[in-house]
Amino acid sequence: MKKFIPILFAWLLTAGCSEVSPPEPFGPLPSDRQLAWHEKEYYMFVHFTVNTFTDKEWGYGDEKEAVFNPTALDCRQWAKTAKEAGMKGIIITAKHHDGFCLWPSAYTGHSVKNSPWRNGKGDILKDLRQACDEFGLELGVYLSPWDRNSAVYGTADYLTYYRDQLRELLTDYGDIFEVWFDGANGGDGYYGGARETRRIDNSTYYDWPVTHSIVRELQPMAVMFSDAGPDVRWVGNESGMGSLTNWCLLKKDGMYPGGDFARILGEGHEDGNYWVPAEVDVSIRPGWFYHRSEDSLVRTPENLMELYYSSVGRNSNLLLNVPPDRRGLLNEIDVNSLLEFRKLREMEFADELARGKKAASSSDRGKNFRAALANDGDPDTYWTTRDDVTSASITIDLGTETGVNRILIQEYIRLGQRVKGYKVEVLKDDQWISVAEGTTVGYKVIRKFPLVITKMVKLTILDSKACPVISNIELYRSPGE
Ligand code: FUL
Repeated sequence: MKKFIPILFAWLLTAGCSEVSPPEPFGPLPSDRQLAWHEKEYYMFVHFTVNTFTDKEWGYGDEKEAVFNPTALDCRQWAKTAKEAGMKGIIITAKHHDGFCLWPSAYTGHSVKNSPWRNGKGDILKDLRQACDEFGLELGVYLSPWDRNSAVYGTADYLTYYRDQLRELLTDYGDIFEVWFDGANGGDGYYGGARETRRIDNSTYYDWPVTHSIVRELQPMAVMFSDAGPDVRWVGNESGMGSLTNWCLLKKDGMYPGGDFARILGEGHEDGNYWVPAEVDVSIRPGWFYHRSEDSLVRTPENLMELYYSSVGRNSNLLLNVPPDRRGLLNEIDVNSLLEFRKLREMEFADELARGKKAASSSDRGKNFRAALANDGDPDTYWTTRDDVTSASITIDLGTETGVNRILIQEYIRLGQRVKGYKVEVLKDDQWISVAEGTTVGYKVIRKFPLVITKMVKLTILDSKACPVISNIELYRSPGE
C-alpha cells in the first residue's frame, strides 16, 4: 500500500493541475511586435511631398525641388493634433512614388536639401521624431518602392539605392514602429530624364526577403506592412472597410506587394499559417494629398465614427490619413473633424456597463478561468473552457434593467485566434432575443445593435477552432443609433 501513496499523490497533483492549466496555444500566434501593434489601434498617416504643391496625387518624378516650399511647416502641430485626437503614432511618406525625400538623404539630390524650405537645411523626419517624442507618439515610415525619379529604377542598382535609403530612415530617427511598403507600380515616369514606361515583375524584382532582413536587423520591434505582410496586411480597399469575417491569419507564401490579392486580404485565411492581421488605411479627404478643392469634402466626425466601427470594430487597426496643406500644417477643417470625432468616441463609449457585474458561464475550465475574468477589466485574464468544448455561453447579469446597444468582445490572442461564430442575446420578458450575430472576433470586435432594455446579456460562442478564450467583454449604452 505504501508504494501506492506517492503514485496516488502524483495522480492527484496532475489531475488537479490539468484542470487549471491554461489552454495550449492554437495555430499561428502574434509576435511581441504584432501584439504591441494591435494595441495601438488608431494612428495617423501623413501624405506630404511635392504633390502638395503641384496639386497631384502621383508625381511624375520630374518635379523641381524648388516647388517644395511649405511656409509654416510645424510637425509639433501634427503631433499635437494626433495626440489630442487619441491616436498612438504617425506614419509619414518619407518618399512617395515621385521620389522626393523629406529627409536629406545622402543618396540623392532629390530631397529637401535642394529645396528653398529652410534654405535646404530642413529635415522633416528629424522634426517629426522630436515632435512625436514630445507628445508621446510612435513614428512609422512609408518609403515608396516605386520611384519615378530614379534613373536606375528597374535595375539591380535601384535595390541598393532603396535599401540604402531604408537604412538611413531606420538608423537616424530613433525607434520606428511600422515600415510601410506600398504595392503601387504604375509604369511610366521621369526616371532621370528617360521619360518612359518601366515595367517590373512585382513578384521578383524587389527581392523582399533581403529588404525585410534589414528592417529586422535595424528595428526589431517594427512591424512591416504590405499587401502580403510579413507582419501586417493591407485590408484590400482604401475606403475604410474592414471585413466582418476577419482572420488575423494568412497564407502569405507566394503573395507579394502589388499582386492581385485584394479579395483575399479582407477576410484573410481561416486556415492561414502566419499571423498577419489587417490594417485599414483610409484618408480623411478623397485624395491622399492635400488639395484645396477638397476642403469641403473632409469626412465629418460622424463619418469618422462609422470608419472606426468598420475598422477597429472589425478586428483591424485604423491608419487615418490627414494630409498637411501647403503651409505644412494640418488644415483647420481636418483638425476640427478629428477632435470632434474624439469627443463623439468618448461619448459613444462613456459608461461601461459590464465591468464587475455577475458573470456566469455554461462551462469553464476551473478556478483561474471563470466567467468573471471576461469582465474584470484585466486584459491578461480570461474566461475559457476545457479543451474539448468549442461552444459555450457567458451571461452577464446587469443587476437592474439597463439600456444597452453596443458590445465589445476580445479574444486572448496570445493563445491564437479561435472563434468562428458567435451570437449576442438579451433577456426580454423571460425570452432570449438575438441582437447580433457574427463570425470571427480576434483582437477586438465592437458591434452595434438597436437599444434594448434588459437585465441579462448573453454571448454564445457558437463555434471555435479550439476552446474559446475570451479576455474581455464590454457593454455600452451609446447615444448613437
Ligand atoms: C497607394 C498609393 O498609390 C497612394 O498614393 C497612397 O500612398 C496609398 C496609401 O497607397 O498604393
